[in-house]
Amino acid sequence: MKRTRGFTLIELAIVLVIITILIGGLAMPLSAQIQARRIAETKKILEEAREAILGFAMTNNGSSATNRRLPCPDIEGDGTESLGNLGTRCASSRGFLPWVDLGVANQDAWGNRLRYEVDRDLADPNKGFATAVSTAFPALTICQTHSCGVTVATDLAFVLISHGPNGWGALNINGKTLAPPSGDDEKDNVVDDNDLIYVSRSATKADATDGEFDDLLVWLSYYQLVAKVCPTGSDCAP
Ligand SMILES: [Ca+2]
Ligand SMILES: [Ca+2]
Ligand SMILES: [Ca+2]
Repeated sequence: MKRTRGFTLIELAIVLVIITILIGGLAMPLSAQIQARRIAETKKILEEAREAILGFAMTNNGSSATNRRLPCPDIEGDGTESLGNLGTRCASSRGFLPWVDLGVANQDAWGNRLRYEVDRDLADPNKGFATAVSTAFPALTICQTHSCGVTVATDLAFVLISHGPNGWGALNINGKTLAPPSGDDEKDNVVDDNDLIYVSRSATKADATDGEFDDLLVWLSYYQLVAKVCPTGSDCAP
């Protein structure tokens, strides 16, 4: 009569090694999948914020009933537009998205506020914009690197920034500012350097020329803004 043979220790060890490799193989893509999902979620949050800013512009007027204006940034962290002392001009052209006024998400997928810079005149209740093209074009610019050898977009009305997975330089929802970025390109998206330049490019690790980069940005040019908010037939078209 044939006796059923059990597994040898070597066979068991081989099975264990195979299982370990399989689990390892699954675990890595899983964390990458979570990160990819958060990036996609944040891109959606940024898009929704951009649409909400357009919605704000369509219903808020500037210097006259036929002018429109953009929302001012929030600088206190309460999610409302921060106006200047006279209650008119924006307190600052850079700060955070006024999510309360816009009725949108108050954070990116990593629990950080969205940074927001706007062309001050376009958000100024004493000015604003209409279809007539301004002669003083907004100077806000997106570059591919901090040295700005290649421009990605110019004449911008506003820029929205998520500091991405690393969150460096971000203000989180508890009011804490996270550690500053190490790379020059991410630094350009954090420091209030008055250069009106932001960097948008594909993500890189720390060993890249301009350091680690994972920021996510959306923007709208002045021309796109006017075309969307003041098309022919609207009351801010001539
Ligand atoms: Ca505020
Ligand atoms: Ca970042
Ligand atoms: Ca900058």
